[in-house]
Amino acid sequence: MAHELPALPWPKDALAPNMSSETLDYHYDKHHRAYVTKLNAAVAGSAYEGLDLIETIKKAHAEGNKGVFNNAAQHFNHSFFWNCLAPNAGGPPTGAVAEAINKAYGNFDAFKLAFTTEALNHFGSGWAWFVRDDSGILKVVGTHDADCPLTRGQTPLLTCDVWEHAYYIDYRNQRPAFVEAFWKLVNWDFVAKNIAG
Ligand code: MN3
Repeated sequence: MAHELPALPWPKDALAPNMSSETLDYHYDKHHRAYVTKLNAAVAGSAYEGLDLIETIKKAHAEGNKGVFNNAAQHFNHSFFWNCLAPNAGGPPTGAVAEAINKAYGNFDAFKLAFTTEALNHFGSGWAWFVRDDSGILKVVGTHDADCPLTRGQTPLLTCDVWEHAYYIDYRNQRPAFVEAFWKLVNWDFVAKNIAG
């Protein structure tokens, strides 16, 4: 079964003005779609054909198959990222997410600062993540280019795409303004599911 571009979890204009429909025309309809198209082309007729996305990422990482890995991981990362965003969301979390963050970072502001610092200081293209590592510790990490926490035995809980293609239409080169807007869109219900899962 071929890999498929998932539908966005909300209408394309639902995140404006923090993330415009024009940004999604490019970031989702062109960039994310291209990763899926290239992934399907790369796996066709190979030992990767028929594997699910996570199996594909792990196998390609283990085998150093960059052509498959980069497109598979970017497909996963973007699908995950869209679910991290929602209209009428953001602000500080409540309930189990707040408890988990307070346990790991003391309070939400300290967590937000750690995640924002990772996003802003990340050199070049990549992703800021909140993850649970293989010993159960919750922490902020960064990955470069297409890399994703699944290759490190980490469970992703939240991510922010800091490739310039995520923000140049709405914020030109101003990554700090984009990350500030990201905090107004964070879908804590999705984070809660990932923490519970
Ligand atoms: Mn992107």
